[in-house]
Amino acid sequence: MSAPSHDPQPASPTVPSSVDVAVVGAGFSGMYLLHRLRELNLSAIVFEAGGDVGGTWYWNRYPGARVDVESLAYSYSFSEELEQEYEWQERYPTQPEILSYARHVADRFDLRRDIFFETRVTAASYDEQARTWLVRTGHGDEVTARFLVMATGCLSSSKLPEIPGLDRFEGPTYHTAHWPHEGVDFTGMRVGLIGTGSSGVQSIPVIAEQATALTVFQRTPAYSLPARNRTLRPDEIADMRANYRAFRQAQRESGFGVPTPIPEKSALEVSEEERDATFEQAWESGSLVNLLTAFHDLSIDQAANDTAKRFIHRKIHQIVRDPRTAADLCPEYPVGTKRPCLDTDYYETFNRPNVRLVNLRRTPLVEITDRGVRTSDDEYAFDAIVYATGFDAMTGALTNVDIRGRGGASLKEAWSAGPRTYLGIGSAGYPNLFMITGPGSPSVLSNMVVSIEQHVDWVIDAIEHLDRQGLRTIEPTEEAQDAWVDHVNLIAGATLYPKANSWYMGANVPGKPQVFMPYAGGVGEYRKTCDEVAAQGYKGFALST
Ligand code: NA7
Repeated sequence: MSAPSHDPQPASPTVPSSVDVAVVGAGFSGMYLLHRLRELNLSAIVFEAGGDVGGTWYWNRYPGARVDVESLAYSYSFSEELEQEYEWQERYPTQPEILSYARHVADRFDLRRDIFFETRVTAASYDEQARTWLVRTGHGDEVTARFLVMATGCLSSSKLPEIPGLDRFEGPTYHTAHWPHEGVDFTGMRVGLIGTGSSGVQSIPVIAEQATALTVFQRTPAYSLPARNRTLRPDEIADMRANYRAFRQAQRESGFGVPTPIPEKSALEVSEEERDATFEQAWESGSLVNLLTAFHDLSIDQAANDTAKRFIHRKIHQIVRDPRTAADLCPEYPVGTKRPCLDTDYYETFNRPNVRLVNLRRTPLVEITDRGVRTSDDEYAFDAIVYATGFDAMTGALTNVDIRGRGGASLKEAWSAGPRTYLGIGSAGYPNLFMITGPGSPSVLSNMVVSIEQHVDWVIDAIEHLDRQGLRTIEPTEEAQDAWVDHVNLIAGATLYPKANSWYMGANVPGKPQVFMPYAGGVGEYRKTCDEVAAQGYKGFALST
């Protein structure tokens, strides 16, 4: 595996021995949090494993990497000046464009001076006497903090396939989430790529254009929609700039953090012509949310969902010329129950003479060899291997840190049967520990920037409340947490989500408990609940002096 390279950074100042708030992660969450904490005049530092700000967009530099929420919506709302001055170029910006936005924000709000880069937090333990967290880094730094905020992201702990021989391959290997900063030129190479989630779907068409031959190893096909990406027109940027406030409000009240009309019709009550025309509109629009909300029952009714499935299957068969490859690319699980993808020429790429698909359902992966990849019926020789095999999602980045709460209880052990949180913000037994977009909140089922801002604002309000009231600690009660976990499960159980083996369920990591982790009740409803909790004096949290 190629080592991640880092951007040069000025020498870090010394880590202070004590601060009000220690933040882990300088992605979109950690950056905004730092900005807000400074406004409260609290001392705060951020630890970041990467060499610069940006989180996901710092690490995931694979070819074709883009966000699948539109740029004007996937941006901070906290500063009108920032909204008005930043020039987005594309409808769905590339990783470099988003990273440059994150860097711009860091510069504009002078954030870097309190961020310790290339510094991984390894452990954090709660001192019940002092009521502070002791945070340790891989460099041996120690800092005590009243509050610890895990702004570690939902998709930041990458994973490799669980097969033998990973270090035997003699050529270069790359994980999409640790892509070399200088890029990779696959010209003249035979490339094997494992994994067909968003990272695979986005990188496959780009790698196919360079490589002599590309072999794609697919365990589960993705549902993917053409992104219809394009350069933004000056008039739409001007329109958005004139209407940002109303748009932001609509985002906050929406289901996915992206405003869309609320569907009124069932997929089963309309004629086949009307249904197809509605799906066709969503397909043409290049918006995942338009597809997922085309009818009100797609996420809850199998028969309704089947109509979307059949529509997409038909599209795949229309695009992909080889019928067997087309059939292999057609998913069977309900649409939307694994993260759907947005692509540019994904299905078309399988018509190229230098691209072939290996269906691992028929011939499973056996091992990586010194020459390439062995499946149950063949060995494939490569010059390079790309792992687009995803993440230990939602909990991995939290449980990788040795977090110890009351009585030295390990968070990893406390969550051994699945994550237990109240609102996805805190966990009983871990006072003054906040998670940004933690499990049990809408997080990955939403436009992340909207959910990040909501959580950061809520956490800031909570800290301000404690300080105003002369209180020292806040911690979810076991009862409130149990009720929230039940509620999250109840909502998930009323949907089709649990029907797929997805990373939402922890199903991609062998041995991980299978629990639906994000909150499926929608961004707007969830926000109301969080606001009510705060308005009722942080109901469900124990506050103490
Ligand atoms: P994903 O969506 O988790 O995709 C990972 C892919 O790798 C997926 O197709 C997996 O198949 C496949 N995979 C993982 N482990 C293996 C093994 N052991 N053998 C074969 N195939 C394997 O990660 P991405 O990076 O693409 O996208 C993450 C998110 O980023 C995405 O959802 C968007 O929110 C943005 P599986 O489906 O588990 O059968």
